[in-house]
Amino acid sequence: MAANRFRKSLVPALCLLLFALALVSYTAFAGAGQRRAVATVTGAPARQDPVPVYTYRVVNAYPHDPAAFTQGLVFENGFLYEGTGLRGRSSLRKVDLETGAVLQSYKLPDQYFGEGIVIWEDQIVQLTWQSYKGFVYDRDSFALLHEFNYPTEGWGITHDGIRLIMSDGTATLRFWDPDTLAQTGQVEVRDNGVPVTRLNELEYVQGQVYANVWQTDRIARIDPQTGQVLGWIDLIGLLDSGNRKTADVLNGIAYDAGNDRLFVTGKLWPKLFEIELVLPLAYHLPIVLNHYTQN
Ligand SMILES: [Ca+2]
Repeated sequence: MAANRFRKSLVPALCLLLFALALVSYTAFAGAGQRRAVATVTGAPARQDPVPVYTYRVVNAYPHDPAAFTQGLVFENGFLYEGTGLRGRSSLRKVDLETGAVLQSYKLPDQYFGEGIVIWEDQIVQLTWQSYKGFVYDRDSFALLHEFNYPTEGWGITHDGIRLIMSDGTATLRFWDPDTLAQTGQVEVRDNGVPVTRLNELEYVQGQVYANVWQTDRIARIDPQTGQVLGWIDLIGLLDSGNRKTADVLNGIAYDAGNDRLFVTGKLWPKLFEIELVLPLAYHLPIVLNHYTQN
């Protein structure tokens, strides 16, 4: 009986120990993730109050034109719209999600390097990289309606329902009047006070701006009012190593607001993914622990 009682008393102690070990290991894992974020994006020393780093779950994988150097991606009315880059290969496309088939396309003049696109009402705006020139098309026919100029490089563009929001390769997001295409404001994007440069393709998702950070597997989740980074999405491993050999970097975020679907792809990627974001256990455990200590 004494031995039984001893064994019984060991069970909760062992459970507690395992739980504590799990907590420590996950906390260490999360900390490592945060340090990677800092080193990759800014090279700055470790921060005191890191933001959450989300991982992902693949919901669906679809074909994507491996010759498309993706620079802009939008989902609208059941279709993907894509802007591609490289001089001589830049285009605007309407793409079937399920098959990846290009349903409609417009080729830019060879001297332009196409960048981000945004759909505003019945028009599509497309940026170019270093030509300080943008193009406005009819959304349905892709007919070129007019050109316009802006004073920075052009990288990504999206909208929040009121303003167009664009990136220029720095840590600055610029707000444009969607009708005049003139700048009306700007905000610097910072993660714990450190500027996050190389903001690339953008997508407005439920009040936040998602931004690919060029040459990383990371997407920053940004508060557009303050520029503060609220979280990171780490998409490392999304494209398998075999396909990665012939592909370029992650770039391209589209959100289907009607069905709450998030799509991502990359430059010359043969696949486009629908993903769900996953918050690692490390960020849940303190909440769980707090719940049980309070009750
Ligand atoms: Ca986008």
